[in-house]
This record gives sequence, structure tokens and C-alpha cells, in this order.
Amino acid sequence: MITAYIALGSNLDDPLAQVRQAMAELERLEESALQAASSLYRSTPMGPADQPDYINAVVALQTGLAPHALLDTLQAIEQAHGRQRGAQRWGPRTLDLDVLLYGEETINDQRLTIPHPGISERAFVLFPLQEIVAPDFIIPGHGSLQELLPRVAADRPERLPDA
Ligand code: A4P
Ligand code: MG
Repeated sequence: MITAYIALGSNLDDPLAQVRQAMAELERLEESALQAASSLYRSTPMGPADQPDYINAVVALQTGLAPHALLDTLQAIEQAHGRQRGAQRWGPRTLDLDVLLYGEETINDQRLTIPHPGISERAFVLFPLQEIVAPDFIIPGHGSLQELLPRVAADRPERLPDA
């Protein structure tokens, strides 16, 4: 089993419910066990500003699924949430599930880039991640979380109270 970190994001059709339900679905994922889940966060959109705020979270998943099988499964969940892939880069979406990390593996092929290319610059990823990893956590190729967090502190997302 490998520990994979998954980022969840939604800004359409009741984003809080989308993310909560997606977490419940990740809990039931085949060959996998949910190890930890962050709080939910509200964040301002990265990309086009004329879209609703996002709800974001990060989970740690122990999984026996290979990276591409994991991506297939995550994309099936996105589809079940009515995800429509629009033409606009970084446009609004009902549910986005990104593989942030897959153990210590580095992958660069047509379908997968791991670590996720945006991981080290996104406050809406780093703050939730901080909640569920050890203080000395290293993102392979990017450095320690403690080093990265201050650089995105200006964009700190709002942590929502536990439901
Ligand atoms: N792909 C490659 N690597 C990965 C990976 N590590 N995890 C490929 C998941 N997918 C990966 O993804 C496009 C293709 O990326 C997939 O087919 C897969 O093979 P997509 O989900 O269809 O499109 P996307 O998510 O719109 O693309 P992109 O550019 O990855 O968008 P991002 O980076 O996910 O950004 N603002 C806030 N505040 N919070 C957000 O969560 N999210 C986005 C989307 C924009 N602004 C945001 C947020
Ligand atoms: Mg995506």
C-alpha cells in the first residue's frame, strides 16, 4: 500500500455538499483506506475571477491502486458529480480530484504529472495538507511544507468549522 494525497475542489452546485460527498466516496474506494482528511476550506478562485469561491480539502489515502488506476477511479467520481470539462482554463467545476502525491513517486506521462505541478504554490492545497501531515513533511522535489507555507500565506484560505 502507498499513501497518496488527493486534493478536492468544488465551486458549483453546492460545493460544500460536493466535497463532503466526495470524501465519503473516497472512504469507500476499492483497495484503499482513508487515512486522514483535512478540514474544509473556503478559497478565492485561482484563475478567472468571475467564478464562485471554492471549497477545498486534502485527504491521505492508503491505496493498493496503481497511479493510473487511481486516476481512472477519481475521474469516474468526478463524472458522477456531473463534471463538465469546459474550454476555459481554471474555470468553475462541480468537483475536481487531483492526485497531489503518490508515495515518493515522480510520474511524468501523458495522463499524469506527480507531484502535481501546482502543489507548491497553492495555498488552498498547502494549508489543508499541513493539517494531516507531520511538521517536517517534505514534498519531493519542492522542499519542506514549513518552507513553502510562508510563501503563500497571503492567500491563506478560510478554514471552516467542522460540521
Ligand atoms: N493530470 C495530470 N496530472 C494529474 C494529477 N496529478 N491529478 C491530467 C489529476 N489529473 C492529472 O485535468 C486535466 C488532465 O490533467 C486530466 O485528464 C489528467 O489526465 P482536468 O481535471 O480535466 O482539468 P482541470 O482540473 O481543469 O485542469 P488543471 O489545469 O489541472 O486545473 P487545476 O490545476 O486542477 O486547477 N481555485 C481555487 N481557489 N481552488 C481550486 O481548487 N482549482 C482550479 C483547477 C482552478 N482554480 C481553483 C481551483
Ligand atoms: Mg483536475
